[in-house]
Amino acid sequence: MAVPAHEAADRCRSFHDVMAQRRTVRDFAARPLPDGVVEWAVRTASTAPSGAHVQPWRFVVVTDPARKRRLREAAEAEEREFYARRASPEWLAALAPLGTDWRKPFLEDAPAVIVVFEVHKGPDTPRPYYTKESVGIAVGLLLAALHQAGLATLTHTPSPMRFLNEVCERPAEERAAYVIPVGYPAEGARVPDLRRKGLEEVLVRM
Ligand code: IYR
Repeated sequence: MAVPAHEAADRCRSFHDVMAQRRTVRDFAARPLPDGVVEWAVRTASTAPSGAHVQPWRFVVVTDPARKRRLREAAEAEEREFYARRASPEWLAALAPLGTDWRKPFLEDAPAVIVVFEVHKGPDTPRPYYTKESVGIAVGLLLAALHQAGLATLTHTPSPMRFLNEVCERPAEERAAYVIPVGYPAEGARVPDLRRKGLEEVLVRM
């Protein structure tokens, strides 16, 4: 892709200005997704670089209401344990400003929930390399693609995630890594008052 050098910084800045508007949303409207958006976003995610080009990812798009309900119920069972017992006091204190708890209505409210699996070595799948890095980059592209289409996302990580194999009917070599509700924000949806680190806090020049 040829970009004249004198336009490069402006292009980067324009992309930054779009991405800087992205916020994690936890309250979704029932409004359906425009046709084709999820498919194009998954194609974009699947352009990510991966170790040895194994492309060790699978994207399960759940829209069926009954399956979303099963997903919610199973996730909430794990999350109840997390908030009541598994999380350390330090972890709970770090989450307090976000206002999260065991309740996960967004898993039913969002019109689509994308469950992202890492694909490990199995009977029909090769050994992947740098699996977490590869899948993480793909998810970053997925979030960016959906955001620039005007859709909101939530990067949700129930723990542990084994229940997702059953809910999504995936084989044992696939391991869920992210649960991403996608949709339009509910009217009046609020987001925490967060600030992002400035360039000088994240960039080291030498
Ligand atoms: N998985 C839990 C807890 C949680 C953990 C982190 I780190 C967050 O940034 C947000 C939530 C939940 O989804 O509530």
